[in-house]
Amino acid sequence: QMLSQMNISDVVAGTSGVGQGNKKDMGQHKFWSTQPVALPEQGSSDGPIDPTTDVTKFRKEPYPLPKEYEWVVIDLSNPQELEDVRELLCLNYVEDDDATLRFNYSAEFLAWALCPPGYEKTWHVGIRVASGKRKLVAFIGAVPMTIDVNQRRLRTAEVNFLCVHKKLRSKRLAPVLIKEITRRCNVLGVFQATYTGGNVLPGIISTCQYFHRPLNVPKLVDTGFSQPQPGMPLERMVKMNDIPASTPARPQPEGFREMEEKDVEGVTKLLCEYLSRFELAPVFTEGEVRHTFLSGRGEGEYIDGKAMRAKQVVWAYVVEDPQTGEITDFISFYSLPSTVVGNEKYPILDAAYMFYYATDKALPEGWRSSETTHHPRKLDVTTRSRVGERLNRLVEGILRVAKSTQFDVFNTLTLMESNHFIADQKFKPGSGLLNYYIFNWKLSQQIHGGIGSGRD
Ligand code: MYA
Repeated sequence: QMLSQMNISDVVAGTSGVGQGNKKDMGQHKFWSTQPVALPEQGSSDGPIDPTTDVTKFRKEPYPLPKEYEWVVIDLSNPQELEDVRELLCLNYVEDDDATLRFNYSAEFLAWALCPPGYEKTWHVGIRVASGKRKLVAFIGAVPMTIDVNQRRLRTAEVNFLCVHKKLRSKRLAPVLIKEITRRCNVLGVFQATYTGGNVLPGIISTCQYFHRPLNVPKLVDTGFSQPQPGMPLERMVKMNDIPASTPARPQPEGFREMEEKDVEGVTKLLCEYLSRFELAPVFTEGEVRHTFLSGRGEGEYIDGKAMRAKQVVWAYVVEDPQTGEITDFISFYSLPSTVVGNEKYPILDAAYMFYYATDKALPEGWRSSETTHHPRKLDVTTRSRVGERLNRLVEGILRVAKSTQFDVFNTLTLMESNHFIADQKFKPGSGLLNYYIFNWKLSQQIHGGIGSGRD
């Protein structure tokens, strides 16, 4: 969600001077102070802020727009409309603080992210200029997502890709887009939403920090993504950031291989079970696992990694137990390049983002069968260290994949027990934070980490 830069000399979490940006009081938020969002409130119980569920109570007509603009539903199966969204985002979407990096989503990425099983076409909302070439000047998208939060299951809309053309900023178009997507969710009986963002808005339920694992040090330095430590020669930095080969002392997990269609059932079971130990996590169906981890994959052979990678969105690997054939581990990442604004030598930074992972290899015998899922559980110290060891081997494996497919950097967040591997795998703290929000849901306590966050 958020771009973040790192300083290679910072090796300890929390030393990079991360801040929360300009924090305003709720009263100063002309729009957000009218919306059902609230800080977690100790002692209260979890539940909706606005309990209305009678769909006839919600407005049936779209909100009015200034007369030069009109609402459109974007048909993402139409290549030209998909391209309009891609171009709007490529030129106007999220930038880092000094506007040198800007997310550069591929058309394949957008179609993959916005069209999961059961998606609602009417939740792909655009604003076009009403005349002439009918240029697309704003967008907001949402997809259905079921989440478990503090043992409550919610059908939500996951809202993303809110974007207003640079020339139309500060004209209060964003609140209209948000109200319109809310209306379109409400009329279909969806009353809660999840979203994330780098900026601080009312109702944060959790904040995670970005960490970065350098893969292509010279390029990261050249593009200004990494600041080298004064006096440290480049070759030394390159050496320090080598990805260790699989050795007898650090073996790749036996049976580590790319995920295939036949693994869908095993991965769904493993992932749901793993995620159930966290306070906030999505719930995946087999159809969603198939879409999320297999459909964003490029076709054909790897020629030199690079050629293929241009079109591939997601990489997913499993560990199959050679004895039982069971899927015991899973790890994935997605590709999200950024434009390096004004850099002719390196116009694109190829970033891999850690996605979902899961392991049960480290769990004691009987743990899986004896407990019901969707009930957060605390792991004992010995199990935790076994989980940590296992996650480290998995992350090493996936870093080798990302390096061999020529990504420049591998990003991760402080969630899903990533504390086990962040330091060991040489991730460095970035300047970016990612805030998590749930719309129209009051929590009795702060969530520790974001989606799929650690309880312990
Ligand atoms: S996060 C990514 C957001 N996109 C970008 O950062 C791209 C670059 N920036 C832009 O395109 C514009 O600056 C945007 C604002 C569009 C962000 N989320 O129109 P304005 C509030 C929510 O004059 P502009 C993502 O996609 C701001 O505090 N609100 O401003 C998740 C102020 O309100 P208040 C935001 O700069 C999106 C008002 O907008 C954000 O021209 C989740 C100013 O409006 C933001 N990121 O446009 C959306 N930024 O006065 C919420 C600013 O009160 C979904 N604002 O402070 C909620 C759930 C809806 C569904 C519910 C279903 C039940």
